[in-house]
Amino acid sequence: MFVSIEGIDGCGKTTQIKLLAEYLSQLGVEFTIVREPGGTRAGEEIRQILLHKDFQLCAESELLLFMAARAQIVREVVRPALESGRLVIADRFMDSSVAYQGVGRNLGQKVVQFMNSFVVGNTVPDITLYIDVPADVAMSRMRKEKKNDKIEVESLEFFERVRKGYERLMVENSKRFVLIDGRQAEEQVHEDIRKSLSVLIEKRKPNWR
Ligand code: Z5A
Repeated sequence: MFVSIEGIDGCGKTTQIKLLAEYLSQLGVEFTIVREPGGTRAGEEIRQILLHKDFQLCAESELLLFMAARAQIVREVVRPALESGRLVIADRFMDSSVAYQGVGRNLGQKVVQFMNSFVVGNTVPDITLYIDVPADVAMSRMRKEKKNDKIEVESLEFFERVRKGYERLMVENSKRFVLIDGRQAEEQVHEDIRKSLSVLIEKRKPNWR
């Protein structure tokens, strides 16, 4: 089973993945967590270029680098883990590129989706948990943490555009997307995530080694 977790910066993905990992460990489920961009040797180098080095990348280069990192992690980590029966949890995946580069950077949804299909093939999440928070809430959380990654210094309007991109994806992929209200307390968000995954987890439990 392949689960991706999506949302704007500061929506609480990292916090929730930690809680989910603890829960899955208690259940004895074998899982692999991947983070985009990164998660492979090449991917971690690409992450440095994208988030920490001042290369003044144009939007097109940024998109191509996210895609390159994704192509690596799909082949080096995600597919082998899924083939061995593990649950894979992705902290961001293909929908991030549509929302951030396609909509946020105005490169266009179609071109990004075309590239995604070339890069991931059939390796598409079974379920995408979209943690939704308004951009101002997310930004005030980030400010508290004093995070200053390149993309995180973007404006409130940029993140609202990205959020609109996710909303559009949710409508277009209503079977795959599950909306989680990220404004709630951490424990309640975790509870909602557990509920959303419970049926899938129960169904596949006997297959997990
Ligand atoms: N990006 C892209 O543009 N295109 C792509 O294709 C891909 C990515 C794959 C990755 O950065 C960047 O790459 C990202 C999108 C872009 N933008 N930037 N920069 P990253 O991996 O460094 O960061 P992130 O994925 O955006 O996540 P984050 O910054 O670590 O935030 P988060 O994981 O969503 O949130 P968190 O760390 O769990 O929580 C943030 C704070 O809020 C923290 O202090 C928590 O304690 C607090 N928090 C969490 N939950 C709650 C609740 N429920 N209530 C109150 N406070 C909370």
